[in-house]
Amino acid sequence: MNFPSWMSDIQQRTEAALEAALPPSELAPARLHEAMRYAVLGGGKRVRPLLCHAAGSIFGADSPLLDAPAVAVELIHAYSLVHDDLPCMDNDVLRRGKPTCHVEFDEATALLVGDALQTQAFQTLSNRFAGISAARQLDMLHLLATASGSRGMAGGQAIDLAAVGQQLTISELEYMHIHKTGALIRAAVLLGAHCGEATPDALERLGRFANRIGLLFQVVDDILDTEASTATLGKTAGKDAAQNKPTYVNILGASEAKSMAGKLRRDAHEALAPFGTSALRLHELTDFIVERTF
Ligand code: GRG
Repeated sequence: MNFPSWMSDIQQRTEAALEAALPPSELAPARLHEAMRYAVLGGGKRVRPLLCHAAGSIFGADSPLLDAPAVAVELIHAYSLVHDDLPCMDNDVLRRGKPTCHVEFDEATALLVGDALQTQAFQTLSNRFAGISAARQLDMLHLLATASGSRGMAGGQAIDLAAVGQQLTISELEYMHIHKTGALIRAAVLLGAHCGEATPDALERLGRFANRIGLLFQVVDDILDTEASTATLGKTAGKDAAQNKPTYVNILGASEAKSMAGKLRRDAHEALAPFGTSALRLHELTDFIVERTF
């Protein structure tokens, strides 16, 4: 199967699994459930579920086994976007080409949507699923919780908010993004690997790969923020400069940021080398992260 067909296949099965995991919009409290579905369904590239499936495939994990962790990580991501868009954070009105959750509904509902999506992620990942031992499942829950909390994504967001208007060095910027964006991307890869028989050595190597693509994702995001249009991105372009946020582009300049993306891309491919052709999908996703236009 070629990469576009594989990607579309995983995106479709993830959409179906997300749809099944979320409460129906008729169920009380209907407005909250409707808003949760609005924030999650029918949008987004599903990069984290794709990474989860691609990593699992290296170790022989079947797609049905990978659906639950793929859904869990995407629900955490969706919650982070809803909260990030709130007036008390980035204050944005456009996400995935439509009004942000608090604009379409209201602020209090959007806050609850984020809370409920986060707990839904852990509910989904803690459902009993055949093919994984309880001990392995506990490791996976621990991994996702650590990646999402104050030592991971939420901590990275706190550093991000504190950095507005500040001059950061490249290593400070890297520290922020390893947490804010990288931690969940790393969790997506490692959760996939946990669904198969990955050795500690393989997990360590995949962790290194994931750290590279986490930063790569962010460097590309910073470049797109300056070079792509709001219509293409489906979110407000040029926000980083408007909000006086430190980015790879404003610290390094566009040309050096692109060189850095090239180096991270090479390092990511290199980290996968020992997996041979079994890591084909991860190689392809690395290229997709660089070549994406939104
Ligand atoms: C509120 C706890 C909390 C955390 C928010 C991830 C995040 C932390 C904020 C999002 C802000 C942002 C633009 C981060 C840059 C990288 C990023 C995560 C972009 C959006 O992810 P994509 O491109 O989005 O995977 P889609 O819509 O395709 O899922």
